[in-house]
Order: sequence, then C-alpha cells, then structure tokens
Amino acid sequence: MAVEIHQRLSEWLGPLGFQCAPFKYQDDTLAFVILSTPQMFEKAFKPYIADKLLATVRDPIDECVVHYFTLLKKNFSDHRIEAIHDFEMFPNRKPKILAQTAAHVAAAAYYYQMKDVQQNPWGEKVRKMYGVCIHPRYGGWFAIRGVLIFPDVQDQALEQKLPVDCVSTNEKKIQLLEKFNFHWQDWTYRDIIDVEERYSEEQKQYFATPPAERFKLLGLKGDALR
Ligand code: B12
Repeated sequence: MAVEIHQRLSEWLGPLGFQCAPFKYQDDTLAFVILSTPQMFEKAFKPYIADKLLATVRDPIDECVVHYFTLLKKNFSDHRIEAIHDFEMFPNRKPKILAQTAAHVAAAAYYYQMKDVQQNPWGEKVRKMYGVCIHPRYGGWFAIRGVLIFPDVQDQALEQKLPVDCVSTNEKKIQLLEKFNFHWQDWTYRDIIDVEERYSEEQKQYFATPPAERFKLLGLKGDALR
C-alpha cells in the first residue's frame, strides 16, 4: 500500500518540484514528509502567483503550498489525508510538526544536531546550536514544507531507512552547525556538500528580500492590505 501511494504522490508532486518520502506516524500509520526542491519556485510558485492579482496572504510561499496540498487532497479523495504544514504552531507557539525530525526519520535528509558532533567543541559558552538537515542532492537548497498523514492506511511492512550521512567528517559537521547558526544569511551552509542544483538567482533574490517587500518584487499589492 505504501509503495503504491508513494508512487502516486511522487507522480503528482514531482512535476511541481516537490519530493516526498514515507515514514510511520503513530504505530503503523502511513505518513509522508514533503520537501520543496529548487525547482518548486519555477514549477509551482510562479504559476500559482501569476494568477493572483492581490495577495490576501501573510506569506505567498506558504499560501502556495496550502493551495497545492488542497489540490492534492482533492486528487486523492479515495483517502483521508491530514496535512500539517511546517509553519503551523500550537497556541503555546510550539511547532505542530518537528519537520527536521520527520525528514530524518523518512530518510529524505540527514538532520545534523549538536549530538552528532564528537566532543562538543563549543564548550560552556554555547548552550544550544540549532540543527539543520542536509539533502544528499540539494545540500541546504531545499525546505521541508510539511507532512501528509494517511490515518486510514496502516502499513506494517514499511521499514525505516537511514538518511545519507553526506556531511561525513566531524570537522564538516562542526562547520555546518556554525554556518547555520551564525552565518545563515550568507547561504554558505547550503553548499556544505557538492550539490546538483541550487536556487535560481531570482529565487535567491526573493528569499533575500525582507518579507514585507516580497509582494512588491512579485508585482503584488499585498502590503496595501496589511
Ligand atoms: C521555530 C523555528 C525557527 C526559530 C527557532 C529555531 C529552532 N530550531 O528552534 C528561528 C526563528 C530562530 C528560526 C530561524 C531559522 N530557521 Co527555522 N524553523 C523553526 C520551526 C518552525 C520549528 C523549529 C522548532 O522549534 N523545533 C523544536 C525543537 C525543540 O526541535 P529540535 O531542536 O529539533 O529537537 C527535537 C529533536 O532533537 C528530536 N530528537 C531527539 N533525539 C533525536 C534523535 C534523532 C536521530 C532525530 C532525527 C531527532 C531527535 O527531539 C527534540 C524535541 O523533543 C521549523 C519548522 C518546523 N515545523 O520544524 C523551521 C526550520 C527549522 N527553520 C529553517 C530555516 C531554514 C531557518 C533559517 C535559516 C531562516 C530561514 N527560514 O531561511 C533560520 C536559521 C537559524 C538561525 N541561525 O537563526 C528550516 C531548516 C531546514 C533544514 N535544512 O534543516 C526549517 C525546517 C523550516 C523549513 N520550512 O524547512 N527557525
């Protein structure tokens, strides 16, 4: 069952620049983590935004993913699907999903955390370094957009795979966490390994623009609404 749904989902999401990978949610409940690859901007976001005259939304990318998840659910109406997005929070501001843990468990991208580094080189002065996922093909040039849960599908046979430990040396892992925590704006953590594809110049410019000005960049009048 998981194999068949995985294939159908991939066929639907792939042409839009998304990737999916299965994992078990609770007990044997089938779920998928959904990643956006560098192609999502061209293949899903730009066509989506081209239809919009006014942005009524907080974040156009988030709204775009909501749009495609809604379409996907209609297309898979033979199943009940619960979607949880990366940006959804509980009232206490804790995230509804641990997107990076999901990506790791589904073997879509390795989640590098402080505990992956031998002999904490930062000592007492650094209490918590945020962890970061690295994709074997796209390095840091991707995002985790959410999970899709299939509550009516139980699959005992689904086996957990290990993600590729592509940042293989301790030294590189230290570098990665330092770049992600202290220099994330310069994008270099994304290139910690050789990658197949990066964000286009246009996409980089979009993400480098402060959110309030992105509407203007897209030719939208969203800021007039807020
Ligand atoms: C809140 C948040 C922030 C906050 C706080 C960061 C943080 N990590 O807490 C702030 C605003 C600072 C932030 C900043 C950024 N963020 Co942010 N953020 C999030 C968000 C919404 C939730 C993260 C969170 O609170 N996690 C809760 C903590 C407690 O989880 P945790 O540390 O992983 O701990 C758990 C694991 O350790 C697990 N666990 C325990 N043992 C083990 C063992 C194994 C093997 C595994 C797998 C797990 C595991 O249990 C713990 C919980 O009990 C996520 C999206 C999401 N829904 O997950 C994005 C996310 C982490 N952010 C992301 C990014 C890219 C950024 C920024 C670069 C900005 C940007 N958007 O471009 C910056 C960079 C960080 C920095 N230097 O400041 C990406 C990371 C992508 C990646 N490749 O990993 C995410 C996943 C969003 C996305 N859509 O892709 N972020």
